[in-house]
Amino acid sequence: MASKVDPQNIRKTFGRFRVLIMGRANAGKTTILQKVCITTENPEIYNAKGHKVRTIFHTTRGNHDITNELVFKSNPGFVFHDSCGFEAGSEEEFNDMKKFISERVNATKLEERIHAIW
Ligand SMILES: Nc1nc2c(ncn2[C@@H]2O[C@H](COP(=O)(O)OP(=O)(O)OP(=O)(O)O)[C@@H](O)[C@H]2O)c(=O)[nH]1
Ligand SMILES: [Mg+2]
Repeated sequence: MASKVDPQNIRKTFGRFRVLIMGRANAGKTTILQKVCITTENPEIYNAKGHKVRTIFHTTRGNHDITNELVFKSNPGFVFHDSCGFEAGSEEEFNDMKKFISERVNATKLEERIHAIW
């Protein structure tokens, strides 16, 4: 980005703030996102085309398509992406992650771009 964005105006500039969270399975990723959003609800999940996928439950594993968007109803200003559990040792998942990051850090559409990786 060429010019600095005033933090006060960041929402107007970006619309939604997009965060990729990465960590081992069961590390507490979902929990920490709930804390950030000050909620106990489960996020709604949308696929890359914007279609609602399904609601995950706290104990449900496997929602690890990195392109899925996780949004808490009470906090629509954040969009989260959840990485896979890399300890599964899947080279495919690791490559999906690298592909996703390289596409999204350079996305020309600002609203598709990843703003932070955690
Ligand atoms: N003691 C303790 N338990 C935690 C903490 N954060 C999360 N947990 C618990 O750890 C378990 C896993 O938390 P999740 O938030 O579902 O972890 P996750 O990384 O989203 O897991 P996956 O989506 O399955 O990869 C849950 O039973 C949480 O209640 C923490 O800071 N301390
Ligand atoms: Mg989770």
